[in-house]
Amino acid sequence: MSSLDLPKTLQATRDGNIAILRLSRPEKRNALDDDTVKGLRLFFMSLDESVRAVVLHGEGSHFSAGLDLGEVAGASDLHHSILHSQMWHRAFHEIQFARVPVFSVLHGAVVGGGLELAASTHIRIAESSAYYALPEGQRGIFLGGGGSVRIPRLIGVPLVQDMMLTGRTLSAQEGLTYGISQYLVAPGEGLTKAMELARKAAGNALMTNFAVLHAIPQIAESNPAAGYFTESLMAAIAETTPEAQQRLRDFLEKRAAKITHRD
Ligand code: 1HE
Repeated sequence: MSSLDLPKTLQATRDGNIAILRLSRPEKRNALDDDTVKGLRLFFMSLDESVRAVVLHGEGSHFSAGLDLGEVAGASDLHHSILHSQMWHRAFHEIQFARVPVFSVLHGAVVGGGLELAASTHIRIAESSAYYALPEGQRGIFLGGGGSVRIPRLIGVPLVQDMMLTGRTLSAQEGLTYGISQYLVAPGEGLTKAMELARKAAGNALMTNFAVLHAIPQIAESNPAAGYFTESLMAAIAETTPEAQQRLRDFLEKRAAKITHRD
């Protein structure tokens, strides 16, 4: 990972089989300039085989202020602007379709392109300081990082329209209720929680995690008949792997942990 030529706005470290990436431009509230977006793509394209999960978080008091508005101030070339948005798409595509699950820690402002970035990760852990906004309307621009595809799938078209038309912001608690984050934790606890969850996911069978990341979203968007068929293929692929067979034997021969619940 360290050999990657990342911009200084991205800091990559490792903890065992978890790769940790920090947005590191706190003086600009982790606003995403072109070098950072390209760096995100490079990082997720180049994940080492030994990495089993990624944790993404932000330095300073905000996760991300979204698009660095300086990158589009003065835009007048239509073709260039389309390509600029597509550059974001490619980067966030690498995250959504990463080989391993991506956990994001959200705190402070998670706005515009910052929310688009968060929406491309799989598990979002919000600290109670997090708030969400889509201020594109106020700036005279539009979503450009895949947010119009991903964010309505999390919270629905009406709420996205409300946020964009009226400037409505959502609190961390509302984000949890409406489906932006799966977890809500106290200030400063997000990274620890994300690491704990990432370690759990990293301990799953590789093929199951692959299916969770790649088959479930496909199936959810398919017609049910195609979905059932794809599911049957994926189930057969997963259960016939040597890793699955070993894990099944471990359970049947009382070597595996039981499933318990604790509030
Ligand atoms: C920036 C940006 C930015 C901060 N681009 N420079 N995003 C927005 O519309 C959000 C705009 N930002 C804010 O509303 C606020 O900065 C925050 C609420 C996030 C943080 O407030 P605060 O008081 O902690 O910081 P600040 O003093 O406003 O900002 C610190 C510096 O960061 C300051 O620069 P400085 O040179 O005066 O120190 C700000 O100008 C700079 N800064 N945010 C550029 N976004 C793919 S399409 C996606 C479309 C969008 O993302 S639209 C949403 C854009």
